[in-house]
Amino acid sequence: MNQDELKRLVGEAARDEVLQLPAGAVLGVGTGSTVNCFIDAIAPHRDRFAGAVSSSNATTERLLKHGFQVLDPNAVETLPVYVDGADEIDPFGYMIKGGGGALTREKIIASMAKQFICICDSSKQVPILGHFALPVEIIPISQGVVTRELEKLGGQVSLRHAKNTRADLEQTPSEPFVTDNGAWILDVAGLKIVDPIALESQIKQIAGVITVGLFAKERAHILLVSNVSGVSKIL
Ligand code: ABF
Repeated sequence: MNQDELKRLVGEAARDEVLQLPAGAVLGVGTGSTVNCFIDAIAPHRDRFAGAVSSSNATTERLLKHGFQVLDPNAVETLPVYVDGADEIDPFGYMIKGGGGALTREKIIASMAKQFICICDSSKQVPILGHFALPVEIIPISQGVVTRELEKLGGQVSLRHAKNTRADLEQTPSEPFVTDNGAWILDVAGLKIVDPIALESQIKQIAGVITVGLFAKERAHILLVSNVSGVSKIL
């Protein structure tokens, strides 16, 4: 079973989870290729839901293509569930997210939801976060000062370029990658994140930082993880 099949499998498992919600629910929907499998899987059932709140322009486009109502987050107070992927997830449900560049809106929509369902294949499960470079979304003029502060924490910092998204890390960099919010992303390699809650708070306080891709406060409550034997639900 290849990785695409594992993503399809876990997207279908997340579909089965959200179909247990009462009819008329509004879904919080994340970003990335695994979430795309989830969107495709729930598409035939879109009339069961009052709509979706999206975490990125890419997800909005896919939802609209499937005929979903995409609602303004300001028109929704709470969400029963937020479904999203991760770049890494540890045994406590703490995650590194943002490889796809949507970390800010993902964290906002996740904060609105009663339950965060993380969907991934088993390659994302790690004992300790940090092998995947930690994304930090910043105001562009703060690149220098935030880089120096992150280096003090022991990280090797690089500015993400338009081609340096998850899918094309090897390609030659071009212009800085610009997020849906018109901001830049620093990727911080070499961190061994033994206390995600403390580090999330510490990095968030650096002037110029918009969002850090550590999801500790907004951790996953349910993990659906696929491997060659099927999908496990880890509470
Ligand atoms: C998204 O899920 C991002 O935060 C993270 O980078 C991505 C994982 O992407 P994929 O499912 O394509 O591996 O929420």
